[in-house]
Order: sequence, then C-alpha cells, then structure tokens
Amino acid sequence: MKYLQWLMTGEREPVVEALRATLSDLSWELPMWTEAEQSPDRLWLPQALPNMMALGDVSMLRNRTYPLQWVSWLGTGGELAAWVLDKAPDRLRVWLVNVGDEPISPIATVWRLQHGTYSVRLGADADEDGQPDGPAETVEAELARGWELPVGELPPRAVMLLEIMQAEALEPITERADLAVCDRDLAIDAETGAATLTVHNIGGADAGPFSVRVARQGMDGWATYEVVGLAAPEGLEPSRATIALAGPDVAGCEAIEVEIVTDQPELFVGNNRAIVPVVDG
Ligand SMILES: [Ca+2]
Ligand SMILES: [Ca+2]
Repeated sequence: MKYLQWLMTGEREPVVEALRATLSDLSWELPMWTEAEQSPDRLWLPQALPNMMALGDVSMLRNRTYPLQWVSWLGTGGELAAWVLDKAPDRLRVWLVNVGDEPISPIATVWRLQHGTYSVRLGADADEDGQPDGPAETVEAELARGWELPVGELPPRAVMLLEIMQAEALEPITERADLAVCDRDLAIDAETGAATLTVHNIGGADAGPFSVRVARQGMDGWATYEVVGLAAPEGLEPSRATIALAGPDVAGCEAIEVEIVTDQPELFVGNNRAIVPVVDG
C-alpha cells in the first residue's frame, strides 16, 4: 500500500499517486453510488487512504467497523485537506491546507489523545519540511477523547502545520462519572398518564448530588429535581435513577427538554442534555 510506503520511506509521491487513483475511482463510480441504481454491496468506497491521511486511521470501513480515527474536523466548509504526519497518545502533528478562497477556522475533535494539558501551535510550513517556518504562537489546551479544539484561522491555499504536544498527563477521564440522558428516557404510563424520566451513570466513578432540569420544549419554566447521587455501574448492571415528573405536566406537549446539572468533572458532557419526545406508553 502506498501509504505504508510513505510511512517507511517518507516519500510523498506514492501517496499522491494513490490519491489520484482514489479520485479517479470516486469519479467514475459516483453515478453508481448516487442516481444510477440502488446502492450495491459489491462497490466499495475507496476511503481507506483519505481516512488514514485526514483522520490518522480508518474511521469506518466494511468489516472494520471499530472507529480508529485520531482526529476529525468540523467547520471546514468542505475546504480542508489534512494529512496526519504523526500520531501517538501524547501528540498529533498534522499538515492542514485550506483549499478554498476564504479563510476557515476548523475545529479538531481528538479521539485518541490521553487526557492531559497540551501545547498547541499552528504555523506556516511553506517549505513542507514538517517543521514550522518561524516562531508561532503556542496556546495551552486541556484535551481528552472526544474533546474539541479550535484550530485557529487557516489562510487560503497555504500549507500550515498544527502541532498538539502533551505538556502534562492528567488522570484518565474514564475514571470519571458520566451522567447521561437520551431521547428514549421518558416513559408515560398509558393508564394514569404518569411521566417517569430515567437518567444514567455510564462512567467509571460514583456521581455525587446533581440536579435534573425539565421543561416543556419551547415553553418557559423549568422544573428542577434533585438527585442525591448515582453509583457507577457494576459489572454488567446498568446504573439508573428514575424521576417521577410531578410538574410540568408533559401531557399534550410534543417533547421535553432535559438537562443534567452537576459540578463534578464528567467523562463526557455532550450527553447531559436531550430533547425527549413525549410518546404515550
Ligand atoms: Ca517548515
Ligand atoms: Ca455526561
């Protein structure tokens, strides 16, 4: 594979050659993927190489469904070309090129960095030697799996080098509590109309006291429910707390908004809010 050839030798031409072949493949198969016929299972997207380059590893491929990517990108406007040069649990180094005509400010989501503080530097690498051409501003950022990092502004059509280097390792975030709620966590009793909300601890530590705020979607007024705590799951037993929703009256509204509020550091905060449809049981 041409990618391995680059890894072993540092020669870039084999990768460029493979990218040309990938683009050719995508171009002539595009009708088969889109308007020409039903999606066939004998046609593979040639995504391994673009994944390896832009994300650091394969994110998803037939028969390889475990996500291995090191980084993914948001806010690119479809104009970001990325080449992960170096990846390890304590560092990432990536070439970034904005191929558009306007500046973009992408956000990197890191997936395999250890929890820690990192020195982050974005600088020009016009001579493409993998080193910044001059001094570049360094900022400190705390990062862990799934956390987002604003990369900074990328000028059009310039090779930029992003370096994320660990300054200090912090405790593994998997040893934190993780309170969670999702859009299937509301039950309505068909007989009585009583509404019960379930919240979960899916983390690696007991959660102390927290509160759950509930509102009817799009309407003023929150009801707050206090929960004394929720132990971490043991073995294969899930850890759940149920809350009888005394008010607001959820009958007649399409959905409720739920927010878990805690002072405790969490494994992931993106699952602390949910819009939960109200469906009679
Ligand atoms: Ca350079
Ligand atoms: Ca959480």
